[in-house]
Amino acid sequence: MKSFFKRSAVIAALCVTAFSLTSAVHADPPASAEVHVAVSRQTVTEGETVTFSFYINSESEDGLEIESGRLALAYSDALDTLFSPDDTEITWADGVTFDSETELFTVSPARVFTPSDALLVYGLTVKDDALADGETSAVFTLSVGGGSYLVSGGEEIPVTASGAELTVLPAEKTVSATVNLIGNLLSTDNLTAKITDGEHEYPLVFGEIAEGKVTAVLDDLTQIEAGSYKLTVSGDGYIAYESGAFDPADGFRAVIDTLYPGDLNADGRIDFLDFHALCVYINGGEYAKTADLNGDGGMTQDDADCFTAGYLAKGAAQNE
Ligand SMILES: [Ca+2]
Ligand SMILES: [Ca+2]
Repeated sequence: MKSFFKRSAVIAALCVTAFSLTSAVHADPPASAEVHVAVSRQTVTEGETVTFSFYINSESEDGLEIESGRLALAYSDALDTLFSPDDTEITWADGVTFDSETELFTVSPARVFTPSDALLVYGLTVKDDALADGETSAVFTLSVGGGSYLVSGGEEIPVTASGAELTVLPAEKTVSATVNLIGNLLSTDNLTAKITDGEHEYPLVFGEIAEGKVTAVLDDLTQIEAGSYKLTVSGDGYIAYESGAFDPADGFRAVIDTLYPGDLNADGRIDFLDFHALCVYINGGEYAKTADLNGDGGMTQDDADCFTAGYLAKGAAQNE
């Protein structure tokens, strides 16, 4: 069994000085606002990067106009232990300036934030040796602490906040699939990666495609029911990959060179029947994911190129 613990929380004030701008035209700013924090992944392993994004909730669908403010970040004391300070990236929304001298941010010109506009994105990279020997996980929490406020319509609006929690795992405990892509895939919308023991099923989350490869990671390893699992990566129009059996508690990393595009009729082969089907689609058929091999939302010559890459990689041997 894994053991888990939480470290005590300490408050770190990012900013202290009160500040207000000349009042902008704004009808009835709310008495308080809420900042919610979203984490890009619930589980991260040593050496990987994760982001915490801060959003302003508003009672109005039209959002809330912000002129300035301060956010006091509250985080567990694991910050310095788990994360590499040199790799921390703080990205404010467009038009926002953070003054490290006064420790305030200003929004110039004042602008409206809706609950889907991130005010601040905090990028953290986990140290390669973040966990001590024998340590199986650590939980890190980031939220907005007391004393935070926003200025809207010339008024200071106190901020209440929800936080986001992140579980850090040793690198060797990752379940991930790195796919060396065959053909020029432009999105992973059409791909599925998951582990299953026949009874339970857990999806992996794809990252960005870069340099001809993409990695999918099991997002919350802590919730997996014990069992013997297989990893599969599949997609409409693709010959799927399936791994051998493994125990997720031990971690599992697959490097996949055999996710072949081009099997439109899903018979496990890539041949002229598939190519004929693809040509029919490209020449005016209704959109079908199975023919959109490169995942760009259309059916074009690019999909034929993708098919060719899959056919060549799979090889003529399949037909013998
Ligand atoms: Ca086929
Ligand atoms: Ca396409």
